Amino acid sequence: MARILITSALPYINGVKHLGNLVGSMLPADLHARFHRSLGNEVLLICATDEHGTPAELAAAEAGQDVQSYCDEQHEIQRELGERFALSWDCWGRTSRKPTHELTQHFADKLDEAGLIEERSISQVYSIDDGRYLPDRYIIGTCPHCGYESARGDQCENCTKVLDPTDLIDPRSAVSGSTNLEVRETKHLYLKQSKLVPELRKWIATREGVWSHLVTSIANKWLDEGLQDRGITRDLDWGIAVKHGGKWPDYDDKVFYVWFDAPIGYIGATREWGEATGGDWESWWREDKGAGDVTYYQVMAKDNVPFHTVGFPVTLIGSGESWKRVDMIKGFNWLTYYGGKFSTSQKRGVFMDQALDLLPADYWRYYLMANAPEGSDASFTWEHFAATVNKDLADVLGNFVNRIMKFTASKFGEQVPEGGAWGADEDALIAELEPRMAAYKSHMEALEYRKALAELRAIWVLGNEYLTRVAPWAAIKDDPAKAALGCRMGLNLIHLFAHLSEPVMPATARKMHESLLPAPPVLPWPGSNLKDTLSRIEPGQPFKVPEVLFQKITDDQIAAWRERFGAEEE
Ligand code: B3M
Ligand code: ZN
Repeated sequence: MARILITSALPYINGVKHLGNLVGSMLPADLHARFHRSLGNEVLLICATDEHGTPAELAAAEAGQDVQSYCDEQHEIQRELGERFALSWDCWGRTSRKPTHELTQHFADKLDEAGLIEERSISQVYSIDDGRYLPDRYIIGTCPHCGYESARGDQCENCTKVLDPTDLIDPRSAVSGSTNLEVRETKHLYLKQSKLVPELRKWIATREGVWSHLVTSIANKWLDEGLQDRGITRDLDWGIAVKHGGKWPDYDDKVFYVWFDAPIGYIGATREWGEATGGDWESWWREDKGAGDVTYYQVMAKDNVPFHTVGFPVTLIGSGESWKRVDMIKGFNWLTYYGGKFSTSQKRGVFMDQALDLLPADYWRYYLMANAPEGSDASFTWEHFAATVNKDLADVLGNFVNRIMKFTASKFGEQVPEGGAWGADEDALIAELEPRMAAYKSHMEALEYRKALAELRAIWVLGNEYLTRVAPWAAIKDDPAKAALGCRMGLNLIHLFAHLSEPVMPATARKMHESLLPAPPVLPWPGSNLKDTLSRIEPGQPFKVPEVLFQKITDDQIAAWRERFGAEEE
């Protein structure tokens, strides 16, 4: 049994996530976790809300709430939505809880002991009208690299370059819009990342061929451009105190930078899991305490990649302790909405709560992963969504299940028919299924979701083609045994499809399974003897025809949704 640790980028606390956030992090991580559980592996799927930094403060201010109660509320809202999307987290933690606070301070101490932290006096933008410093997202301006006009002080959303507030052209305050700004000197702690470049390069080289080209190229670009030492503290009220245990006494008003503590939140949330369940969290994270056999996967959108290929590894390596580092990073491009940005600030696109108002989670889970922005950006449109649902889910899978179950029930009653001898048609079916199932499995293993789901769909199609070939509705008149075998095989295919589809569409898979047999908590991956698997549903056993699995999306619905959400091309 392999031990599989999976983390997805921790969603910011600043409100409900949109489908672009979901498809680039939490959803694929869930598919991967479910897949490994079905293989019988020991899986830990960790997620948490990322609650510090300017995103939290700004969103709380906009909501007119204090930051703590804002975070408390949003954490629960995001939990509920995650559960409704069937995200099977082993822990849904919070970076604002004690474990992440303590671990962050621990890492700062260790890095300091290793001589990697230095105090520097630097220039920071101060807003005279707001009476405060403007770190990170508190300041907006034009990106000096790409000219994007709404770049934020920490990173340009458009070109993904990491920025310093003082880099911005025509800067203004994000709180008040004020341009009455001045530059003041203030002290901050810097992490001397540049010292670890040789070690980083050595480690990244070992990941060549494991990480995708997207991920490796972002990592190397950062190093090639000359890794800058990084300020890891900020002038903010909300966050993890820099001053702790008498250390750094004049840092009363400063907290650690959110990108310093957020990845440590992966470890912190695992410790929350340990505290809640009695599980041994260190055996997942400390190579000297049993994590040597863990395979660790991280899932994220491309703008987060630098922080995971360079930033977080610097913290782990620099500590001098034997922390587990990531094995596989899966990075995603952007999902766009009609070719433009999904945007939380402009409320453009479809958000997780709205999506579930329209249709159950499995419609979205399938569509999003089948069209995941892997090789390049992918565009969401209502037309494409409807076409995919109607074709793949309603016509191919839903219709297969419905047609064979209804037909069998009407001719033989609601029990699996007996008779008929396995022949050439069944052998041919197996010969077609085997390579497709192997391909599906290997794409799932590699987190290649477009390819994986194309195979899954092709597997469903094979079921339809088998039924068309055997045509039990024609055979029933002259050769009832052949019809019985065809129907029985159809029911066995439904059972097989339930197991194979579970990581993608857990609720639908359970419905399919339960129409035939009670479903165990995890539907195991089918064994290698396909003939046995396809004989599992035995003559004489009862079954129940389920309701129609997928409703088709109508033109009226498309029109209404275009109207409600806007559908202007960008
Ligand atoms: N919250 C950024 C994001 O949601 C950030 C990820 C943290 S991962 C440790 O895109
Ligand atoms: Zn089963």
